[in-house]
Amino acid sequence: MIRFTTAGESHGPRLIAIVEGLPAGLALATGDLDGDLARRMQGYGRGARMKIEADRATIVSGVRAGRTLGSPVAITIENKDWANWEDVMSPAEPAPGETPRRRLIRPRPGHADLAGTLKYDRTDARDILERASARETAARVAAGAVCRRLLAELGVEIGSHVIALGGIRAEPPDPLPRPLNSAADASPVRCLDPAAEREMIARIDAAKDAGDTLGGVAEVVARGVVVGLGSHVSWDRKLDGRLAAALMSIPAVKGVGVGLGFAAADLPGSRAHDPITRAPQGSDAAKTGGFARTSNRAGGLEGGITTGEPLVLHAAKKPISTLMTPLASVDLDTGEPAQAQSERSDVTAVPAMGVIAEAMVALVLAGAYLEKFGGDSLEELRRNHDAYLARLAERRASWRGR
Ligand code: EPS
Repeated sequence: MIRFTTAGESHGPRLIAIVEGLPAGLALATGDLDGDLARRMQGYGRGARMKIEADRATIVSGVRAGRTLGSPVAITIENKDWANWEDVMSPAEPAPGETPRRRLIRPRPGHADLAGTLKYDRTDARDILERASARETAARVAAGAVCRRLLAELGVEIGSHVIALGGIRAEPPDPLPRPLNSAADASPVRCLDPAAEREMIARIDAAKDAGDTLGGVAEVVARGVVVGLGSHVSWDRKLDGRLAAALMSIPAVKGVGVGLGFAAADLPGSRAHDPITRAPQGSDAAKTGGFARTSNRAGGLEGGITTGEPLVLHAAKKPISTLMTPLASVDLDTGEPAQAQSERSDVTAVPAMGVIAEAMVALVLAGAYLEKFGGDSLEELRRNHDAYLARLAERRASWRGR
């Protein structure tokens, strides 16, 4: 099992991620994490904050001489902006008579500001927004990158691309390029359809001019996943449910789809499922048990269990709730009608959301692998994994008329 948690406020000194349950013996270096951290910072439509930050991971525990120890891996990421917020975010009691700076008292519709302020009985919504900020996702990406390293040892590759932004739908190439991320990262909006990319950029520019924000949809694809992760036997072991919860927990994500997702509801069964065939002779079908599908509408999951086909997941993000042309709100101090407060923010962060979604998928998948195969060391995990593949091959070899 993998457990992970994060800590840190958006303008506090640093973010922290702790990943627990990794096997010993996995090669891990900060360089494995920094690439994903840099990818998360990219994307046309991000605001001034991303010019201040330069996210880098520091591994502070769980790794010695380049290999994991099996103990919790703790990672920190500096907030460079802390230097500008030290007094506002200091944990120390303010001096008598000192008035708090940068209070947020006109809550933004769509943000956690109002509900969080009431729930935690605060008088300054900054006490809420600092943690609700999507800055926290940098820590998730670092944790996810650790799991991605583990999954790479088992031949799993996770990528993502943007399939919709601001109402513009992309028509991505079929098949998708491989490796997916090399192609997607070359686009300023991580979109594989050049015509849609141009329109998305124009729409971001228009939204910026109007003081507005945009949402969109990212598709995550995980290749090389073995058949048999997750289980049909109990609701909380179904891997589609666990992946959906992980993706839904990303700030501003309002919808998750697996394979055809919502579209499956409109189709007859004959066009919603994936006919089963035998994989062609000589093909590498080790991870599907020798079977193949003529389509992958299920997105690599049936009955809450992986099929060995690529996992295909969609995450839909609502527009960012900080508007430079604000919506109506109410002043927390006076109760008078007011315009919501405008904070520095992004016009869109959909390209980054795809990278965060990859991290969440990596965390869930790494947990699912360890659940099925166990292993306190990487070698033990690999042995258990390879023994399962050998059993799948044995079943295939027993087919008549092969
Ligand atoms: C965010 C607001 C902005 C974003 C931030 C998320 O931060 P700031 O208020 O400092 O301008 O840039 O995202 C990040 C800092 C990040 O690293 O992704 C929000 O309110 O959610």
